[in-house]
Amino acid sequence: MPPVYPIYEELVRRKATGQKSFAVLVDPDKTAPKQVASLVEKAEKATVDFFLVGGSLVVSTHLDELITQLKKTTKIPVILFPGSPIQVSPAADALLYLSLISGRNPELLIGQHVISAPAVKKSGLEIIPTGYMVVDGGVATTVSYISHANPLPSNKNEIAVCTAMAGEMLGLKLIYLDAGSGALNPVPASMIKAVSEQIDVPLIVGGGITTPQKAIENCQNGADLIVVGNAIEKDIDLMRSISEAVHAASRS
Ligand code: 1GP
Repeated sequence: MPPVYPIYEELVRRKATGQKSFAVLVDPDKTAPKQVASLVEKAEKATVDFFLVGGSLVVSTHLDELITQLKKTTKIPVILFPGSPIQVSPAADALLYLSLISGRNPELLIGQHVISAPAVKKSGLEIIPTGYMVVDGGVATTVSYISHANPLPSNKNEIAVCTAMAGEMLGLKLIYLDAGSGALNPVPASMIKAVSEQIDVPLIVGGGITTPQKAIENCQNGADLIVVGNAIEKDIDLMRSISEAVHAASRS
């Protein structure tokens, strides 16, 4: 049977119509399965479009349970955002199959993919090949430490553009510009604009976004999907205000 890509096709459809999307990053280390009900209630009220689940380093062991609980509780799609192949759960809807194209660590470009390929294929998940680009966020983030790869300098738009273009031409279906969770400085708007102007695939932007204004600015500069984790963990009310901001930035 040929693979089906419902979530990816939805992202492409939204991009084509100028509709912006908002995803809440759920860190399994900070969210227990018993907290899912209250999280979902708030996310549904806030019309969150997707849950991303994962992290560069996950030390808890309830990933499967957390995702199963999310799937039981809501129709909001659950997308895996794995820091390593052990964070693959067949209970989710889709998997961002990340290749760290901003770095030069062969393990994260292709090595771990080779090792986990049979298990990933068997999972039955919708696999979305994603060019993952970590941009310097002004502070050492977990992703920059764990990945053994230099982040892309935040003032080098041309490197970001060329990297994203190469990723797209290699067949990657999404580009994810990430300043890293808890970044001091989010990805600069000028970099988002420069990258978005040169690629046709949907563009995800995350890392260090803490205000609705920043989310709007990112959308206006070409981001298609905004991801927020940390700021919402600190202030749950931001879920609603950032979601509203992102949706308001959609082309009417
Ligand atoms: C990190 O893009 C995500 O990979 C979200 O970052 O936790 O800083 O919102 P924050």
